[in-house]
Amino acid sequence: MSMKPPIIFSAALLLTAVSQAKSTKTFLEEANKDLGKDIISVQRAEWVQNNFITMDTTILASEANARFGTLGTDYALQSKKYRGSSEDEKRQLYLLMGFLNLPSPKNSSENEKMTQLKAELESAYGSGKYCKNNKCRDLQTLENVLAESRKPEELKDAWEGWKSISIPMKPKYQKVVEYANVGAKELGYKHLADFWKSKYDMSETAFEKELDRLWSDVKPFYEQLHCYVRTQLNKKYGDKVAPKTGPIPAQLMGNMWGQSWENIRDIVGVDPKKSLDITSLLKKAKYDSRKMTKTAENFFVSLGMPTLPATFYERSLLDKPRDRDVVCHASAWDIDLKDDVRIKMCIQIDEDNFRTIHHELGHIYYYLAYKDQPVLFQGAANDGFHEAIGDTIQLSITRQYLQDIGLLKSNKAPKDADIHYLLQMALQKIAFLPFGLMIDKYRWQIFDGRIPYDQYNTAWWDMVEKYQGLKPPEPRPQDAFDAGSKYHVPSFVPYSRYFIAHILQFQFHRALCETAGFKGPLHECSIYNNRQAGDKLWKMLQMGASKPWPEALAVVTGKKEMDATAIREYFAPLETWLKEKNKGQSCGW
Ligand code: X8Z
Ligand code: ZN
Repeated sequence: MSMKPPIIFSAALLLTAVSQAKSTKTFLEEANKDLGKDIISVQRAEWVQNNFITMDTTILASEANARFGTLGTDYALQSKKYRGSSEDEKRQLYLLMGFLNLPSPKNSSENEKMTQLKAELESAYGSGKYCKNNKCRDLQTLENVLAESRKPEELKDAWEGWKSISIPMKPKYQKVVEYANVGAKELGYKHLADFWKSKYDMSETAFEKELDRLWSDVKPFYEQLHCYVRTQLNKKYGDKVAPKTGPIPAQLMGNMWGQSWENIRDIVGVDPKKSLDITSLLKKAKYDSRKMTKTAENFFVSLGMPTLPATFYERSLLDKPRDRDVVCHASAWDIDLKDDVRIKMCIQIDEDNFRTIHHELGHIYYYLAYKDQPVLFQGAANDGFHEAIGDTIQLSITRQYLQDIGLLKSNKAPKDADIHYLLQMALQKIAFLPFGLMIDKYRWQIFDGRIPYDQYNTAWWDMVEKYQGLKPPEPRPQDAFDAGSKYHVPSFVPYSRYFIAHILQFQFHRALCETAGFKGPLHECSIYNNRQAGDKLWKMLQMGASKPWPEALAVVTGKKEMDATAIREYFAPLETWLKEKNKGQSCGW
């Protein structure tokens, strides 16, 4: 005969029973309140670290993140006890699980080490300099060399030089991954890779497949562009520097990471008189950083969105300070989850920066649109949406628009203007696609252990070659960690978001142009001043993260799937043109 043990409530059991008794509603209210409060102090600490990189600000940011990481991970763990009775509650519980980028290990000393190393990596990137012959150059200076110089030796030196800053990052990076993997496991994921892939309203494998599907839809076009650009580079530099076949040497692409090729448009054959030479227009009209920002703001306002709060201009950093190190990589901040929005950017007067300001204001207007949502819904439908908004507006920077705002005087498009303009756009938007895809594919394999420490760099270059069709000028040194020379790697910012955004922005553009009643080729459409298009966009932005992303997508496009037909349609005339030009070439690498 068995006897039932007497029921004894231990203190621990009692506590669990009490906390479980809390309703989901109360639990979520507390989570929104606590996280909302703490995130503000994290953002202030990070703002100061990013704007004044010193040992002290790095420590302060890391301490704030350690606290916040513990709080966020704790809430994520607790959320597993709740089911939620409404769609809203279920969604908030889901978002709570994925609230952080780096889940904190429960062990507080591991957590503190993780945030300390991560803050050090970010500061090292922001203050990184390549020094040679008593001359030190920062990223912006080196990037300008890659954009402007046409001397192969100078290009190689600047390209290799910047990569020297990420050599010391490698062991720290590995450590952070190790700790974040512990945090991810404690949350119930296999590793950080699955945690990152879990935030897209579908299974991890479905998400990977989705990206591959989209890539296979655009890859043939990328190969055509790659083929044409390779031929033009060969004509410019000759066989020794730029071979006719195989992967292209990365230092020749006009950009530190080969992620965007618009800086070599002269070599590729874009005629500035036929295309839109926005850099010259800005310089001629004596635009400064503020005027560029105001112009971008004005676009959003023309769609019916609010003007930016005065504090935006008082508190943003628009110009590179001369007296201190800052993280120059452009970013948009939602400091108090209300109206204290800011951007931090070292603006230079050129087209690339003009486009990036629109990108940043896309984030800012998303923040403003969803500011009245609960904290957990204060995010994009998925992170790709956040990255796509400003870029959607960029697509409306057309000849007609530039005339409307008085930057461009003549009103007749020259012959062949379309092809030159589309080629210029493809050097940005199409060239970017494999890069956008590859960074996380690479990191996932580090996180899940498929790429061991001693293969960090060889695996990186295998992927660069496979996806981008690029190669280093010379074999890379043993100790190099070239992925670390890209901002998002030491900062642990996921990157698939940009790949998604590059597909989505064309879907948004096509749908909004239709709403605006535009008839004609997509690259000529601008939604400037169109309230109907603006209302639709604003409606989606206001939803924040409150609904699964397919529902947000449907608000603007009427469809619930991401698809590459819009980007293909936008560039269709160029694709035909490139195929004609590439006839007889053996494309690919
Ligand atoms: O990082 C950015 C923005 C800030 S979210 C400036 N972008 C990616 C990059 O620079 O690598 C925008 C496009 C891709
Ligand atoms: Zn962005």
